[in-house]
Amino acid sequence: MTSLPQERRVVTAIPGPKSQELQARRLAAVAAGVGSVLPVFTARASGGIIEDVDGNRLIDFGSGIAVTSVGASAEAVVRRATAQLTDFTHTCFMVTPYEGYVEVAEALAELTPGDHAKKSALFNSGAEAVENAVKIARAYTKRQAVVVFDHGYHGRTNLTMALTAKNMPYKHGFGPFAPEVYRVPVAYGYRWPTGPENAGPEAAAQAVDQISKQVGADNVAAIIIEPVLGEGGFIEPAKGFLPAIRKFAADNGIVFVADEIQSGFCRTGQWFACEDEGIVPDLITTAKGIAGGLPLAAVTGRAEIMDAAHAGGLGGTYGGNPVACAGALGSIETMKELDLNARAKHIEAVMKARLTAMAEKYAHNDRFSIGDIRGRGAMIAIELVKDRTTKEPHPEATAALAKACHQEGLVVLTCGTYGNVLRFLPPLVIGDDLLNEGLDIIEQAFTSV
Ligand code: PLZ
Repeated sequence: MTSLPQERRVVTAIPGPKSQELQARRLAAVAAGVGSVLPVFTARASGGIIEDVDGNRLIDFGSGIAVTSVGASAEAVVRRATAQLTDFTHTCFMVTPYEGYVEVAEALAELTPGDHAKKSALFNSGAEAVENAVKIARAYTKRQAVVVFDHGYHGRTNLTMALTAKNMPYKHGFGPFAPEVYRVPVAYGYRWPTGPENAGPEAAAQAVDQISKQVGADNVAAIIIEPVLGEGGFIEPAKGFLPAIRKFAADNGIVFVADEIQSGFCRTGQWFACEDEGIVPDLITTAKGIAGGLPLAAVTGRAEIMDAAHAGGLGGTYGGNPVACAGALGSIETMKELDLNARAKHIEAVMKARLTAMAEKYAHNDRFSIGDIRGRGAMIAIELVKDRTTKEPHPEATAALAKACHQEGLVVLTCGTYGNVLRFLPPLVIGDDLLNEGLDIIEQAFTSV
C-alpha cells in the first residue's frame, strides 16, 4: 500500500520536465483520440494526493472520474487484490467459477435499494454494464425501444454512444448509431424555462407525453436514467421527476434502469443516489467506485428480470475478474468501516458553504459568474455563466479556471453539455486540510482568471 504525505507540493512547472518527456513519447505512440485532462504522469497516489514523476504532489478533486472513492491505494483493496493475484489471476467465471464473484453479487444484493430477490451479472466497464442492462430488459419485456434523457451519458460503445446525448466529443463522426433509442426531456432545474420549482412535474409530463405519443409505452423495454446526471453537468433532476418517471415505467411494464455508475457507492452520501427520493429501480448499473480503481461493473436487479436472458446469453472473458472482485470486496469493506456516506455528506457541507460564499463574493465579476452550485455528497459542481440573468454558458472561463487550478497542483475536471461546469469529485477519504486547501486554490483561480 502506498502511503503518501497528505500534503500538496509543487516543485516544478506543471507539467514538469519528466512529464513533458513522457508526454512527447506518448504523443508519438498513443492514438490522438485518447485525451488526458492534465498530462502530468503519475508515479504514486493515495488518499487525496497524486504524486507525479517530477515529485509534485497534487490534490485530487477528480478521483480518476469518480472511481477512487476509497483512495487510489486503499489498504483493504491492495491487501485483498494482492492476495488474489498470488492465488490466481483468471480462470474465466464462465469456465470454472470462483467465490469472489458470488460474494460481490451477494454484496450488491444487500446494498442496492429494495428488499426483493436480486441477482447480478458482472462486467468490465460501465458501458458494458449499460449494454447488458438493455439486453436483459429486452429479453424480459420482449420489446425493443429504449428511452434516455437530454444530457444523459452512458458510455462510448456503439449502443451506449446512441444512449449518450452529447455529440462532441463522444459521438461526432462515429455513427451510424444503434436504432430504437429515444431521447426525452429531463428536469434540469437551473435551465428550465418556467423555473426550477416547475421543472419536476413539467419535464415529467413532457417526457411521458413524448414516450406515449412518439414511441408508444408498449414498445418500450427500458427507461435508463442517471439519478444525478454526471458528464451532462451534475444535474440533479428537480424533485418529483424521478418518482414520476419511475411510476410511469411501473404502470407500463417498462424496466426502470438507474445508471449509478458515477453516482453510486457512497459518492452522493448514500449507497445509491436514487435512494434520495426513495426510488427502487428494477435494474441498477454500477462501476467506477465499486472496486477502488480495478475495472469492474455490474448489472443488479429483480431476479425475475435478471434471469430472463437465456443461459450463455450474458458474459465475457474477463467479466467479474477475480482480482477486480477482490478489489470490490476491499472497497466495500472500506466504505462500511470508514462510514464513507457520512464522509461524503461532510464534504458536501464544507464545499457548498465555501462555494456559496465564493458565488456571492464574485457575483459582480463582469467576466463570469457562478450561476448554480449543485450536487450531493462528494459530487459537487458549479455552473459558470457570462451573466446570471441570461445564463449564457461560459465554457472559456470554465476551461481557464480548471487550468489555473491545475497549475497550482489541484486536479479538477469539467463537464456539462455546454462545457461550462466545473466538477469536484474528491476521494471520500480526503482530509479536511486538503479539502480546504483545494477550495483555497479554486478561490484564488477566481481572482486570477
Ligand atoms: N454511465 C453514468 O458516468 C462513465 C467517462 C468519461 P465506462 N463516465 C466517465 C469519458 O470521457 O469516457 C460512465 C458514466 C455513467 C456510464 C459510464 C461509462 O462507464 O466505465 O467509462 O465505460
